[in-house]
Amino acid sequence: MSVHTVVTQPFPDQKPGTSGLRKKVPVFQQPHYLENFVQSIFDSIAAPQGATLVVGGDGRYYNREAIQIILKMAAANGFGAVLVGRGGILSTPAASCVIRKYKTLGGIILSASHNPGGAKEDFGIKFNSGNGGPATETVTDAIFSKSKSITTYRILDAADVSLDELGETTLGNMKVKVIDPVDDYAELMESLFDFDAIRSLLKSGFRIKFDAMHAVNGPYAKEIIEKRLGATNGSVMNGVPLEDFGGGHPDPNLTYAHDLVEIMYGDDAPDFGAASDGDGDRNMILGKHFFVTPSDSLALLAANAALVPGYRQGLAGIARSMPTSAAADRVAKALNIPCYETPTGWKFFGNLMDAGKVTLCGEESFGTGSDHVREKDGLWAVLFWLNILAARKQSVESIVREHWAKFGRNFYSRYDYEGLPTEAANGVMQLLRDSFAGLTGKTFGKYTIQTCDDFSYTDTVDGSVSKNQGVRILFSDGSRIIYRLSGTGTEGATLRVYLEAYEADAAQHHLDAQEALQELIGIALNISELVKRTGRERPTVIT
Ligand code: VG1
Ligand code: CO
Repeated sequence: MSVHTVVTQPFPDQKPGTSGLRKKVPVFQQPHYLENFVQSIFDSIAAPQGATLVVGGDGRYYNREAIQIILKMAAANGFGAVLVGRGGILSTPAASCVIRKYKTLGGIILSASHNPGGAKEDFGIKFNSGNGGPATETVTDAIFSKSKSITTYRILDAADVSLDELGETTLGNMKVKVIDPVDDYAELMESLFDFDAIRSLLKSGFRIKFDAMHAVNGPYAKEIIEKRLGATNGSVMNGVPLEDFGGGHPDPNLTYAHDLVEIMYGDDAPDFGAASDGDGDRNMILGKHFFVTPSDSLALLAANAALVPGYRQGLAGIARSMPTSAAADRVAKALNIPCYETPTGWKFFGNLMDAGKVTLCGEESFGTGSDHVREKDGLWAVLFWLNILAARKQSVESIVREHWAKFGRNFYSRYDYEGLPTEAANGVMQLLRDSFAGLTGKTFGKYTIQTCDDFSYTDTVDGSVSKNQGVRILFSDGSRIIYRLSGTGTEGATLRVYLEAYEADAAQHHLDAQEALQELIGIALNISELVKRTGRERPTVIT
């Protein structure tokens, strides 16, 4: 076995977005493409000789091949050991858990999250630091800049390592430790939640359905929900992970998790339904014939945290991404704790959690989590809900309605326009930025624009500044319209429009969100000239 130094040339497009580098599989399969990015990571993090790395992914197409390349490159770059999940599997939150538990240097996570998988679909790679969270912008900028000047990478010339049995092997001078992907994570969940209470709830006839969407959380959910908590067999559906997620879009929302939605809105609906995404970090929560918006879910978890053993001692603070509704802000106010507003993407929460400033965080995009790891965590959110349901012995719907009655309701919706020509999407954003002065003070029906800006965030922990994080149109009654370009799409540009209207009056809380937001949607389309500029009458997805 010998180390090869391979001569290569930079690819110009390896800029890691909010969740690492995401491209189509054939792009990653080009000679040297993955290798260049991995070497750029290794060169940027300057790992001490003999350091330990965690590697795992969501099992999508190209996961196994990519892991073999990473292992051989890690061995050639002086790592002492790599912990890898059996079969190359680790959900994103489980990878975060393992990185932290074994105090490793960090980890490489392979996933394109909720994007489809398969030979022609999406793949992704990102580096997480020793705190278990996505690398900060300083590190991802360094990786990008290395990738632009790379001339060689190092790889061990060796046979593939078997990843299907637990135990230790060697690759050159490096140890490869194949670990159970579920064990450490399941143990962490047991330390946070009242498993006895949830067990009795499930024994009492409370029925649940968890849709793993043929993605990574299947084995996690089966072990924790069916085996350890005793839910009836079949409570976990689509529980076998597949390389192409069964041809579906492993995105837990009302559009893509349609199997589950049909069951939860059907005649014999269970009491609780949930789904998670490709890499297990997102979650959708449903009651019988009832959908909980992710923004409301975050607020609810915060308001009920005292019922959960792991959070009984109180919350240090809450953080939400800027486009997420302000429902959590109201709870923070009532609890007399701070609420932080950060740019989209989990990496911004990490600094706040490391500094002990926040305990819970969440995003409108079906992401919720806490300081138990440094990623959002789909199954954790499900267990948090089950713990609350076990303690309160009420239906999901009645818990949410009581919450609205107490705090008011933040009507919320997101419109996604996927696969737009980049110029059209940029044109909409530019038009809005150019219109700030003219829009300020303008009245449309019952709505008056108070201010407009392009969200900029100063990290209170390290002082770093992130600019151009989304255009905000803020109305005098607290309603908001936000426009943002996605950083995770792999085809053309995706424009997201986020709509929020606050309603204190309980007599209006029964309204459907689309109904309540109708006027605001009209304003959003009007001031952005979206239909004219993109040629799209309708969004691709509404959540
Ligand atoms: C989307 C979501 C964002 C989330 C990101 C990663 O990003 O809007 O809230 O953090 O995906 O989620 P964007 O830039 O496309 O809007 V996942 O489940 O990839 O880890
Ligand atoms: Co994800």
